[in-house]
Amino acid sequence: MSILERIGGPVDLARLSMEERLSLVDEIRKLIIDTISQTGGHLASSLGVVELTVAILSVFTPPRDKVIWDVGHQSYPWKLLTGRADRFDTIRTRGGLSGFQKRSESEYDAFGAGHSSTSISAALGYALARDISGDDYKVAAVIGDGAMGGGMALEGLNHLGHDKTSMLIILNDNEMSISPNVGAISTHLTRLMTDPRYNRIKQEVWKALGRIPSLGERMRNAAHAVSIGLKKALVTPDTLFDAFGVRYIGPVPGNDLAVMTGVLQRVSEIPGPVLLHVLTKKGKGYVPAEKDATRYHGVSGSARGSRRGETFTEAFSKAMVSLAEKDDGVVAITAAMPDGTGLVEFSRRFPERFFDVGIAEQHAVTMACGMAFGGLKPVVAVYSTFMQRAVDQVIHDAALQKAPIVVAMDRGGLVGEDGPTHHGVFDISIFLSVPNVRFGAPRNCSILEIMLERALDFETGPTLLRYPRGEEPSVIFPDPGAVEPGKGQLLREGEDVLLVGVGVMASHCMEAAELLEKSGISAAVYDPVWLKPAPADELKRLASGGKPVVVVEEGSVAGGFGCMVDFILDGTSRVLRIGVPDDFQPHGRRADLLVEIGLDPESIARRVGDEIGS
Ligand SMILES: Cc1ncc(C[n+]2csc(CCOP(=O)(O)OP(=O)(O)O)c2C)c(N)n1
Repeated sequence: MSILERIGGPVDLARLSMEERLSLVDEIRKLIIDTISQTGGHLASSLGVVELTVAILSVFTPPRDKVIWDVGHQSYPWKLLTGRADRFDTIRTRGGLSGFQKRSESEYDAFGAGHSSTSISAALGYALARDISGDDYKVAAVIGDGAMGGGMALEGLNHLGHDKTSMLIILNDNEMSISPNVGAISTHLTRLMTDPRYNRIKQEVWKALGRIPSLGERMRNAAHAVSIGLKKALVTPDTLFDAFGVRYIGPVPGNDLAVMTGVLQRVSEIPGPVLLHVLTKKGKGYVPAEKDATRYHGVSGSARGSRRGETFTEAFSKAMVSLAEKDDGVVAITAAMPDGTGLVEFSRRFPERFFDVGIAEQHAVTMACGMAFGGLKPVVAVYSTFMQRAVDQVIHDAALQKAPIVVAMDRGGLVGEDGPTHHGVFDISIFLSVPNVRFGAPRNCSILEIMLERALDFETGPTLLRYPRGEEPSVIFPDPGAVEPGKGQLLREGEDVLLVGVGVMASHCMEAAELLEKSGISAAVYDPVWLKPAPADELKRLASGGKPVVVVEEGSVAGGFGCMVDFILDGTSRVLRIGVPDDFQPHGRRADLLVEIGLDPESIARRVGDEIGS
């Protein structure tokens, strides 16, 4: 029986010797590598925090104590040690474990996440609730160096330093976001890591602590030794965190289990707000991931099917380079996602016109507005789900002032295995309600390229383009022609019903129309291309005579394009809205999820047949 198999929950850890814990660390790493290479998932981040997780669970007592993992993508070891090892092979599959922290999954997951930089605020909330209710549990937030640069983390820090309640921030510094971390905070952390004055703590603690072969008496001695080291270490020059009113301690070698456990034990007893700076190696224990942590941040897994066509991200990537070649006003902005959004090639070719702002979507959009008013043509490339962070920036900074920026929203629609935190299903509903916004949904790669070029020429107002994860549909479409706002494209003639397919759903509508034809229903298929301004005149003409209209969108049915069409047709035709139900969708394969909610061609045809054909 492996050591991991003997761990039903954190209490079982207490019985283990340090040697056994070290073996446990190896077992956890092996299991994560073996499993994630099959299922896909966030590999490198989780591998980096195995010792840190064991140390936390040796010192804190959850679920009474609250430990909050920022983003949660690095919490696979946490899942393994908090009673979920037997289900670990189900991770990110439909009905299986989530790839993030999730309150409904386990009482040990104190706060769910998937978007970054929320942990300090959530932890402070717990700490204040504890204080007000007279309780005395411990609270810790574990946050990465990338997430630390996010606006919310700094807002939380600002309040914590003012409030001064007891809470620990464990800053897990691996010098990486998904790509190498950027920004002044990152530079500050590097200085703390290399400055001999701070480094002294490492030396002192190391010397005092030595190697601890087992727990018990020797651990207590070690804790005392650490305390001596810490006392000296506390007399350190000011750090950014001290300036915020949060006591800085570090840096600590986070992949050394004995040191990490000893330091954590001591630090967890210090009253007031404390930040422990922990250095870890992203991808630790798996050489390819250690060498290329960006590539192994998230992996697809061998279970994934083979590729067919070009992805929307690739098309965007190519188009950005060719547009920047033609126009030196074109600049690209990413919020810590150059790889995922397809901007790596742009950043190589035009480094002076490329801006990675860190995990700061709000700043990215508002900065783009300033750039646009300054005469540049900014393109913010961002995932739809993370664009939720910057809604007010689109409304207040871009739309109200008619700033000519372009926002390229990748991963619009269901993303699959990352689940509800990452599905990009709210963008249509959110942004269609904002005046002055242009909103386009290309159905394939060639239209994306044309729309992007067109978007850069608009002189006023923000243009948002939204496209899905993965490859373009295999359906062959007629030449798109011009893609002017207010004009769509009739893709197929038909007498009985008008199917309006938003973005890639145009291809599902084409397939559904084929199926309907077999049952004697003649369906026209129309792609609006631009959802805002909506092609109102064309829609009215195509639906004239009271022809029933079915709007199909991979976005929330509540307030989506279907509602817009209903509003435009104003009761002259029956409008059936097929979209993502007004509920959070689970994780699983995108294709399976689409079938579950009735957005595959067969389900669309069946529903149209049932409701319109009869
Ligand atoms: C608001 C938001 N934007 C972007 C992301 C995508 N994302 C997931 S993890 C990550 C990097 C986080 O870096 P860090 O906090 O240092 O953690 P590490 O993975 O290095 O452990 C990013 C950018 C996100 N989760 N949330």
